[in-house]
Amino acid sequence: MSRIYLSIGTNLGEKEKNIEHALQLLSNEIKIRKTSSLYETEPVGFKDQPWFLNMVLKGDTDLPPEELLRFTKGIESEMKRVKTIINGPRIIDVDMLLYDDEEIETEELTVPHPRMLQRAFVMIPLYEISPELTICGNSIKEMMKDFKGEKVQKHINA
Ligand code: PH2
Ligand code: MG
Ligand code: MG
Repeated sequence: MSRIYLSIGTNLGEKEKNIEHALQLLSNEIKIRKTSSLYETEPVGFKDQPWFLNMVLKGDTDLPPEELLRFTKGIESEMKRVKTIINGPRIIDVDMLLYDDEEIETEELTVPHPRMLQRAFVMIPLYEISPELTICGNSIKEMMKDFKGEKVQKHINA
């Protein structure tokens, strides 16, 4: 079993339902150990689009990294994600943040996720569920001390 962290985001359609659906599909290959709160987050990159709903999960899986990537991409297609512009609106995005303590760099996959450390929509939910985590030997607690990122706020469930 390997310990993994995934980031999930959506900014089209019924966002809460999209996240629920993704979690349900992910649970076919991942034992989900912990999920963060849902966060409403300001778009990073391409600004002129709706705010996102984001969350992070901690899980365990027997899939090796490349197969986990194929599995998450399969879920994105199953949920009818349509590729438009880079960083543009999407019904679902599932990104691999961490896979054990592995550092992976292939054509398809970079782990830890190369942009995660700058993104409040990743780091704030990640810190919520795993405040003792270390990433490449650096403690997340230290990183969060003077962390500045885009606007995020906890989503209040209706
Ligand atoms: N995903 C992106 C680009 N920008 N911004 C927010 N707030 N949330 C995201 O999930 C997100 C983003 C590329 O995957
Ligand atoms: Mg992404
Ligand atoms: Mg992605």
